[in-house]
Amino acid sequence: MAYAYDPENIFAKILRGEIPSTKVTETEHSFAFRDITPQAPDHVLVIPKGPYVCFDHFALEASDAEIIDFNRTVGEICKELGVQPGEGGNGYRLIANSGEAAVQEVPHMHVHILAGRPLGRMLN
Ligand code: D5M
Repeated sequence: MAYAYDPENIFAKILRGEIPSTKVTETEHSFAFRDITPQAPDHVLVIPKGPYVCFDHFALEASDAEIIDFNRTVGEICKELGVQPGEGGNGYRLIANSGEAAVQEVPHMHVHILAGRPLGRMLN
C-alpha cells in the first residue's frame, strides 16, 4: 500500500509559511521549530521538508541526502542545546510517533527532541 500524504497537514502549512512557527534551524532538506505544547524546557520538532507521513515512510523512501541532512540536523540541535551526554550535557530523548497506535497527531514525519529536565524511564 502506498503512503498517502495529506498536503494540508499543519506541518506542511508551517513549511509553506502559511502558519507561523518558532523556528530553531533550517537546512536544505530539514526544518526545526519549537513544539507549541512543550513537554520539557527544550522541546523541538525536526521535520523533513519532503512529503513523508511517518518515520518508516521517510526511512524507506527518502534519499540518502535527505536522511543524512535530517540526522545531522538533529545532532546539531542537540549540540546547540548543550545536551549531548558525551560532551558534558545532561542528555535528551528522541521520539518519532508513527501511526495510530503511537497516537501520531500530525501526519508529517517528525522527531521530537526533549531535554532540559529528568525524563524518567519509558521502556518498562
Ligand atoms: O505530536 C505532534 C506535536 O506537534 C504535538 O506535540 C503538538 C505539536 N504541534 C501541533 N501543532 C503545532 C504548531 N502549529 N506548532 C508547533 N507545534 C505544533 P505527535 O503526537 O507526535 O504527532
